[in-house]
Amino acid sequence: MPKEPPVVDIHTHIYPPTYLSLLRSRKTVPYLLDLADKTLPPRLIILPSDDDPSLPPESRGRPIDVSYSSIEEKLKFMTNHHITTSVISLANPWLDFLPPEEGPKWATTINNELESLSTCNPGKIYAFATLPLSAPPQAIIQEISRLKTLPHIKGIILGTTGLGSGLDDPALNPIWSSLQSHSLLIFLHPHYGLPSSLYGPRAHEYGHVLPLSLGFPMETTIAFTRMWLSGVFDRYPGLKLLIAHSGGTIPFLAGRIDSCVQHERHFPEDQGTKTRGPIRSLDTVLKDNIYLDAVIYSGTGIRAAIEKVGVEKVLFGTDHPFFPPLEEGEKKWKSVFTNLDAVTEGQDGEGAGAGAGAGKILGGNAIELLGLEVG
Ligand code: 5CU
Repeated sequence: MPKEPPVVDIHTHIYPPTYLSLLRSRKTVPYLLDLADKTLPPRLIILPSDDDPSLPPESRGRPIDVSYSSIEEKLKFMTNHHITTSVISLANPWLDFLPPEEGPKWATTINNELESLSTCNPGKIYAFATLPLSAPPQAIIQEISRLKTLPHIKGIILGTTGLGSGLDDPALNPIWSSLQSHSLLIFLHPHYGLPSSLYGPRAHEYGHVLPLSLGFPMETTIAFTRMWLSGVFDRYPGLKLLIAHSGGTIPFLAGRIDSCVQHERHFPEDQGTKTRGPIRSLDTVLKDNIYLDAVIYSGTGIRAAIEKVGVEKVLFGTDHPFFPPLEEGEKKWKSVFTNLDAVTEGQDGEGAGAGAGAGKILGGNAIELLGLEVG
């Protein structure tokens, strides 16, 4: 029988047990809320909207079971969904909330833990590391350099706030420089969403729908656009950025963003080049520097991603353990199959050549980009 082509999941999270113990020790967001009824799973309170004291504790945030923290559960999930290899990352909100002096030791602990999970599961698990972003830049750079001694770490996951002022902050320059010189892929991932006032007074009736479906993608779109506008990709043309959720709304809005730059009277012109705004155009940066995951749940989204960055730069992901089935005991996750179908629909179409791009998106692109040995 012909061997199935490898499937690589590049968007898949874990809260290692040590991180959960950190959350359990806290009383403000983010924290883990143990319920009085010990037969019920603890609640994960990570979004500001999760921490609603008007709700009973068992309705706040979301229940978290072992799938959030256990590598054995991750491996079972991979087997059930024919995933050959996963590139795991710490889930949001990472280490953003720690006091500056605590960040480095937690980053070292978590990153060593991720490396050890990978070493114990050769060919199955690789990882994106986390950075101690609340610490002084020198400590962050030290951790980036240390990551090169951990062979299974293939990049870093990064939220949208950077050092606290967003990703257009000039104070990030030495960090971008270090990531570029160490050839570490940056996985840009949302957490903070949009101000909850935008969701209106009835937001609580809609659970997590508005923050996750609209807040997350807009947050990522704004963060990346600020990076581009501030010239990060002019100064660091070798940076490689993988943007979560197929780039938020970037593929759809790229034309409008570009047009607004062209029409902005007050936009500073670069002295030497007479370029309006960033020297490298948005389309060039999208083609040269940007990778998009395929976590968008529709063929339309996949087609837009491919059109903007190219079929070699779209990579399959699941967002596991988020979006589990609602029925208890269901082994096959609808969220995974929706994304698999979207890749097939968005890439294959019908007729000659159908299927070639799907194989790249499902695994080939990640293997080549990250130099993975899978199996
Ligand atoms: O469902 C969610 O809240 C999330 C989350 O927090 N992080 C993520 O990566 N996906 C979904």
